[in-house]
Amino acid sequence: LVPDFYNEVWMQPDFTVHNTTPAGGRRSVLRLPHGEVQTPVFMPVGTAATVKTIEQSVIESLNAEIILANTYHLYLRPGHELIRRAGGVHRFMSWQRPMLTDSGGFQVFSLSKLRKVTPDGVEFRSHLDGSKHFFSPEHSMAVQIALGADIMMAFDECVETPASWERTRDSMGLTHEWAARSKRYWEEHRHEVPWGQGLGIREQGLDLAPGGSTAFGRTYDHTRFSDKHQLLFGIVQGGMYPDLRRESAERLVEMDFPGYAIGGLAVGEPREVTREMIALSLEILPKDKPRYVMGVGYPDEIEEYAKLGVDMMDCVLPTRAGRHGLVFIREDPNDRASKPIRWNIKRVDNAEDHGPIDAGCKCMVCERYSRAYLRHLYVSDEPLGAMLNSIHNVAFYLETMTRVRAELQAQV
Ligand code: PRF
Ligand code: ZN
Repeated sequence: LVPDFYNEVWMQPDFTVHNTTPAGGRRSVLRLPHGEVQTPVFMPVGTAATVKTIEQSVIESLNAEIILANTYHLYLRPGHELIRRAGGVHRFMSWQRPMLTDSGGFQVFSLSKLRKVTPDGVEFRSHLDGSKHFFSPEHSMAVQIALGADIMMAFDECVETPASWERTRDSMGLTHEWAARSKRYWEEHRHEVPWGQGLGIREQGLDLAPGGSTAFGRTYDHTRFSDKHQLLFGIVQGGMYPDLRRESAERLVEMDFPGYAIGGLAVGEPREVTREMIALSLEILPKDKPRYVMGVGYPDEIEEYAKLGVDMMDCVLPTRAGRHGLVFIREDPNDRASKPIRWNIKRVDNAEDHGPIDAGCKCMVCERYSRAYLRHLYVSDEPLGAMLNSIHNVAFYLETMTRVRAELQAQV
């Protein structure tokens, strides 16, 4: 069915490392079906196919190159079959740059009720309406293929912390079996991705030849990725135990994934432990493939991990903090590498501060709006406040990574 040479190619990430520092930090480019990603990269989180409060064209203008969405949420609402019929999550939400979907493993464990884990998968009740559902590695992959993100994640179990060595070992063993099953399902079903197959546009006679189409005045060029494919990343677990972490990294490398994530971290452990677990996992994971730490962290943490050799990170913090009136600023606004601080916009001393959130920030919010106005919006419970705070925070994270990439590029 598929030529042999293609079978060899589809497993490999299109990933080029341009510079490596003595500490192991790398400056690389990851080419994905929907575009190129300069790494190390921060991925804003768009759980329900929206980076909360920020509209897609604004995310683009902030130069975000890849965003994340969640399988668990989109499966429950609006449903992956609906998104498949739309032509995949890119077309559904009108986002044409790269995307990554998390497998649902972590969200089932952190959000749903009454979970029952068996070797086959997890039975759980929806956090929305209490309805009963079952996720297996195969089902997670089927949903992720229907969503059609550029990168999919293996279905894993993220063990609670603290957990005993024995409990962590058993959970990790399950994650490894699930990783193998995720990979097998992907190998057998990878052609089912819905790219370029959406309803609506073609039926309206809006197709442009050849392979492109216009949706509400925007051009979608399907030929750009018609010969490309989704990638699947394996996830290292092993809790806070160095021996288990190493074993997990080794097992996943043997399974040979196009990229690797380090999961199970930033779940309440001290920061030194997070760093140690990342560092020893990185020693084992291949240097010629992308490496992603899931769900971290504060701006100084993402900078630190990028300099250790982590290529990708995601975190809800910039958007979640923004909705709660917390904005990131630099201790010295003129020194963009100085300490990041979380600033509370509702502070009374902002009431008549007519300057920007962060005088050194070049984002559209800091160029235009004052602390006094943003405090007023927050205190008045105006939705625009949450939106502007979130935009600044995402811009702050992306600016941090732009600076880190420049440092990694320059250092020899
Ligand atoms: N597994 C998955 N997603 C995740 C995690 C994990 O361990 C984490 C842990 N910080 C965040 N998101 N699948
Ligand atoms: Zn700003």
